[in-house]
Amino acid sequence: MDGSALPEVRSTCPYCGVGCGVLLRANGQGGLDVRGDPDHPTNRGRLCSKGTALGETVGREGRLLAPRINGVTVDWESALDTVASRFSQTIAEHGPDSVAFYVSGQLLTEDYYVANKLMKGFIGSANIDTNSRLCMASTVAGHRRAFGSDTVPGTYEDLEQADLIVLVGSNLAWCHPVLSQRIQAARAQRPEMKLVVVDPRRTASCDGADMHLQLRNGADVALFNALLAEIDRTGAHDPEFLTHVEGAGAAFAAARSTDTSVTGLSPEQIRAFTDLWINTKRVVTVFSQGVNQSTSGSDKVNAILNCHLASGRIGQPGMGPFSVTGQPNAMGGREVGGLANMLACHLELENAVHRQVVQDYWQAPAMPSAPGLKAVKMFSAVGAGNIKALWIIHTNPAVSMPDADAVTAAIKSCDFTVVSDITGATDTARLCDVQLPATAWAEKSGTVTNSDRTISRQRAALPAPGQARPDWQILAEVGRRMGWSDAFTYASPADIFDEYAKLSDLAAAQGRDFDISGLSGLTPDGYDRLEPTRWPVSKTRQGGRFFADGQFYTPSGKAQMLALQHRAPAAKSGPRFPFRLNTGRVRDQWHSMTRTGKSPRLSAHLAEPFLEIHPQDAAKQGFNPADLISVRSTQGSAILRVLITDAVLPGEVFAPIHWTNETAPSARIDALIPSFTDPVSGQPESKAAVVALSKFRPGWHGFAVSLNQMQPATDYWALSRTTSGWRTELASSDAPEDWAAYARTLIGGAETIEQSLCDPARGTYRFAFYREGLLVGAFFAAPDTLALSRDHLADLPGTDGNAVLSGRPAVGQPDPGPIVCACYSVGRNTILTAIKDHGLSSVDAIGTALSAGTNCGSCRSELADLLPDLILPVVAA
Ligand SMILES: Nc1nc2c(c(=O)[nH]1)N[C@H]1C(S)=C(S)[C@@H](COP(=O)(O)OP(=O)(O)OC[C@H]3O[C@@H](n4cnc5c(=O)[nH]c(N)nc54)[C@H](O)[C@@H]3O)O[C@H]1N2
Ligand SMILES: Nc1nc2c(c(=O)[nH]1)N[C@H]1C(S)=C(S)[C@@H](COP(=O)(O)OP(=O)(O)OC[C@H]3O[C@@H](n4cnc5c(=O)[nH]c(N)nc54)[C@H](O)[C@@H]3O)O[C@H]1N2
Ligand code: SF4
Ligand SMILES: [Mo]
Repeated sequence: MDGSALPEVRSTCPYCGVGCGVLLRANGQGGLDVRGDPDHPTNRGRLCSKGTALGETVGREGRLLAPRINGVTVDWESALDTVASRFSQTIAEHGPDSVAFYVSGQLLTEDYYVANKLMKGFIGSANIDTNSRLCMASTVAGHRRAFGSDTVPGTYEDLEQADLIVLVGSNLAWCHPVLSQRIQAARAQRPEMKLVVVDPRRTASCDGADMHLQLRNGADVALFNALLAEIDRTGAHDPEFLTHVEGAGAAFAAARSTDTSVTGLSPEQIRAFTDLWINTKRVVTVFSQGVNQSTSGSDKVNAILNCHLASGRIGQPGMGPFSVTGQPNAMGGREVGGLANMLACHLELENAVHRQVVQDYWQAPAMPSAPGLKAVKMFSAVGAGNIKALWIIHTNPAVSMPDADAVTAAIKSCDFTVVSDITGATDTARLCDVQLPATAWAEKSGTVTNSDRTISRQRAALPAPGQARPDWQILAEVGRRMGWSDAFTYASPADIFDEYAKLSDLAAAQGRDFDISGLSGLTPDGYDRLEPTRWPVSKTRQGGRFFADGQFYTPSGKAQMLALQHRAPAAKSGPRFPFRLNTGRVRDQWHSMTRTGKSPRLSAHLAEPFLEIHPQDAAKQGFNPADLISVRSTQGSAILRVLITDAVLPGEVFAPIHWTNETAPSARIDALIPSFTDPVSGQPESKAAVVALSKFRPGWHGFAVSLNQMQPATDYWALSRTTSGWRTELASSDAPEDWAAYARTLIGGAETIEQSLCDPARGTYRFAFYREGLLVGAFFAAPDTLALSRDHLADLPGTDGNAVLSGRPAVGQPDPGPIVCACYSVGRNTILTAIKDHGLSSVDAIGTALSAGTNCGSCRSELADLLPDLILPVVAA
């Protein structure tokens, strides 16, 4: 089939909550050509690295293509009957609260709606919670406390219209890149627009920022209390708007009594920030996981909202608090009642009238009146044997939940577990009795809502592989088999969306904000053609902002300011665990990497997990660049490559969250995180464990490249995709008896011709394996970290592999590598070597040493990107 003949399909990127429009064209070989949709209001054609590489992630490789029970392939009938009967049986024997669903902010709204209806309306339990508990729950709680509803007041345009943007606990440049690009473009036009970053770590988002407040982990309430006190002291509050607000007096008093020294910032730094904020009317405060994922997460959110309410800076162009959502449908999940304490359309489970509205509408037999178990408690209940049947959909809790080893054990011990996923190989799927194959984003159809309340369509561009089915259909089939045919007979996602839109009309009649009644009654064709639409969409309202009119959704109709006090993170550091472990994301990987990990391009950015530590701490601990470090906490342990950088504060370390048993088993970060939660939101404190560090001293270090997927079994390994196949870092205490045999097995080199360069006296071993004149793979081992041109080696399998055993390009002189700084012609290898040899740890230090980045400056962010490459023991030897 000639791909170019196929029409382009308009859809939405399945990664972050920015919600960019994409145009997809099947290339006729199972792949997709992807470009940004120039007509989507969110991105106007822009895409980030992850969106651009979507086409590399849709292959069949690794997909789950048929249902399986206990590892045996079965047909859908048997699988669905088994799931329905085991759930029904468990409910009959132990009651509805003995079962649970754990779902995801990556589900489409229609999937989410059906899951929620099945559990809350028909099974009659509220034990459905979602990974959004790990993500947005504190924001939801904060919004509801202040506004009476989970309403995001502003729109993306505010980010362009603001005169000051404050990023709090948000690495927007890496995690919401297209929004970051929109801000950069606005700043290029209006250079007076200021950017402040509040983050204990220097991130890519700090490039070009006017101010970086490197506060102590967890100290955000103290900082925003300082701002609130200053708003009060300087008379910067808005007396007119405060007539729509309750609790201001107590909030000001609490703010005045806050000890700001806990922030670790100087009074001058705090003053500079509060002056700038107070003197700029158009301020947008963007916040994300540095705020939410904390035992004081809800308070952090309300501390920010307090400042916007007190100054009346809300709901007007260029002003307001702005929670950026993580997952593509984190917002849709909140709207559809995905959390254990919510109902669809922002109706509340604990409100008897709301419950009745939903029960009548669904003609549901039983509705729970109390909230269900939130994620952390849900998995404790699974571990304790109180939840006896568990269905996990579109999320990988064995990787992403705090105390991940305990969660793994809990899933293993549960009587009956079901997983719906696109692959059966995840750390979670491997534990489950039943594996159900779901269609992936490019194969399914529905809607998602992004951070600014814009509902966009996802549309299928590829056929479902094997027997994979959409998540909503699998859920509805189980609902019907459990005896509720009428309630779960849907012809299409359009059918579900229509039911949902009609319910929102009833919710609006209850005075709720979420109203998409204007989208009810769409024909299938109308649903198909639905343009990106910002809610509310009703007869009286269309899109726009909330709260400029001072009307809130609380019982009194007034917003609530809260009196807040700083609380330190729950885990206490001390002599046993002296370091605070911050965690987060890298630019080119998505969570547990089941999709982005397939892309060679994305995998080349940071091919190995790492631990950032301040140079002073590294010196004290005796760590050298590229050492492997053992990390221990009360809950578990890890081994990570050290990256020495002053991007983190002394006493704090940072590690990315993406690696799993599939890619680097010793780097499962959530195995280290205790499950302390915010008392209001139930959101875990994922960024503030305490840990101890020591050097991991393996007997040997290794590196290998291969055409084949390698399966290392060493103490430490990290596997990554390359254009030609795979690369892996290795380290182990035990040396193999026969190095050649070990290397051959690892790279899958049966029946190959071997070349070697070994010096057993020095403990160095190098092997290359050829078949029909082409390199299949190569293996390098030495007692110390290996100095190799890894990126060069990664490209060699499949070629003649000339001079592969030298470990570097076969040129006489050191290769400067691709030019990064065009003004002074400084190449990537030169920069990386200087970083390594001179211990450079900042963009400025590179500039002093090599002049790179000191003229036009446009390569500065690329230079910053090279700094993390220190984690790889990369040098031109
Ligand atoms: N590339 C990429 N993008 C993604 C994702 C991904 O996996 N990869 N995931 C998506 C999802 S689901 C989400 S939720 C978002 C998350 O987006 P972000 O929240 O921007 O991402 P994180 O890296 O988790 O954390 C942000 C920052 O919080 C800081 N931080 C830690 N503790 C504190 C603190 O106490 N106070 C303050 N002020 N800051 C602190 C960290 O240093 C970190 O830089 O990203 C979305 N986008
Ligand atoms: N320490 C620490 N832990 C964290 C965080 C942190 O910052 N620090 N961040 C937290 C946050 S904000 C989040 S959002 C979570 C994310 O954590 P998870 O949700 O656990 O991570 P994902 O890898 O996105 O898992 C999605 C799963 O769905 C599968 N999948 C993909 N497409 C489909 C589909 O169409 N249907 C179905 N049924 N399955 C599909 C994927 O293969 C994958 O297994 O991690 C949380 N954990
Ligand atoms: S910014 Fe987010 S939604 Fe847009 S292309 Fe990148 S990952 Fe996709
Ligand atoms: Mo998230």
